[in-house]
Amino acid sequence: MSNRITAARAIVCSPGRNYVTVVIETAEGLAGIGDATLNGRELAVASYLNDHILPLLIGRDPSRIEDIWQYLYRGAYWRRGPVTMTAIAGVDVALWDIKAKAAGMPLYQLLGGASRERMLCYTHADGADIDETLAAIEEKQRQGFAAVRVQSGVPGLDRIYGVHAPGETADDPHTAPIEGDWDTSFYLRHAPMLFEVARECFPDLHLLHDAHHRLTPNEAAQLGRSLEPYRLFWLEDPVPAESQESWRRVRQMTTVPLAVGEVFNSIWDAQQLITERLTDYLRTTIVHAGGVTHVRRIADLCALYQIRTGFHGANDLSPVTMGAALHFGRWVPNFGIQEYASHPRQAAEVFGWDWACRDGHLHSGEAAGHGVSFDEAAAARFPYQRRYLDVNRLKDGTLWDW
Ligand code: KDG
Ligand code: MG
Repeated sequence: MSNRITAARAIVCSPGRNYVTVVIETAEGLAGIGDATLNGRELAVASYLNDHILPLLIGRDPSRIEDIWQYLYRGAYWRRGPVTMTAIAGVDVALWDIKAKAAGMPLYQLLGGASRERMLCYTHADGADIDETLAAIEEKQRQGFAAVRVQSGVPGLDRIYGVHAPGETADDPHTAPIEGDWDTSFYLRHAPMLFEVARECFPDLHLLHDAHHRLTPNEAAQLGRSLEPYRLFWLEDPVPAESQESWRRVRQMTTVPLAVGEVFNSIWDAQQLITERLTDYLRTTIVHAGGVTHVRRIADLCALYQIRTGFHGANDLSPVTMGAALHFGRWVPNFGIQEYASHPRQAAEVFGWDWACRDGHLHSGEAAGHGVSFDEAAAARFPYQRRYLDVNRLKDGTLWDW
């Protein structure tokens, strides 16, 4: 008789920040681990898993990853959406982990073998003003990073995306959304000044920037043009992408390389952006878009249009997602870059991983599976904490894109 799934559960823990982890066990004694973390909405995914889909897996053959994926996607009738696709991703990655462990291979071998030995990554540098930001970039360069995402406070704005308030870290729990403020004209004036100085001080670094969905297509085109002399690696999320065709305007008006997709959860969110070549990099990653099974389809479509991967890798994606992403990155022919932000210190008490960041690159491990383990007893010491992402308002109080 073929192998069977004997147990499946989703566990929420908070070692410095909340993570949802899927554990699937088999009759042959293997355990697969998946990440199903959706920042600020963790319990919704945990309930989707524990109350709705994990009970359906018991008794199924874990090797039938594609069939289980189709069963959970098509079979739900209600397709797509971040909660559904994150839950499916948690199951999918756990099943790939099991398959690779059963084969005694690192996951990248199952996907088709290595296309490269290491993955270029970028990390974050931010500061309240330009001087502080330059110091932060210098520190990252000293640590060996070759690519840095640069965000700076904007004169006239109290609190904006990507810039920590004094004394605060990215992992401080927020029991209600913090409200940032926003003024597009202040930002459009400040951003070129920041990058002019940053490029002068760091001629050889890859510089990236995240506009976090806040502009109209015309404003994004203005920003892109103003940044062209500073040779950005990419400008991320200049406009929201619910309307994919709105990216045409940005694309027609500037040659600055573009990146989009961290909030996407299916190939349909990106289809037009890809087939019309409206972006250069796609950031949709494994945990939020149905796992390895679905993101492989997205990456293959991108390859046809010379679009490269640039997976989301903020630290609200657990070490499991990073492990899976690095095996994927090791294989995928059209790899571009991988975002990297280190996890909270306590995460290492719950997760064990064999991937590593050194010399400005990420390295996948060689253990069978995706190489990330999960200690359930340790996780129990870090119970869930309610926590929210920020929101953003214009000066007059209007709620704005975040
Ligand atoms: O959960 C959302 C964050 O991961 C996101 O805001 C971070 O924009 C982000 C980035 O580029 O890492
Ligand atoms: Mg982003």
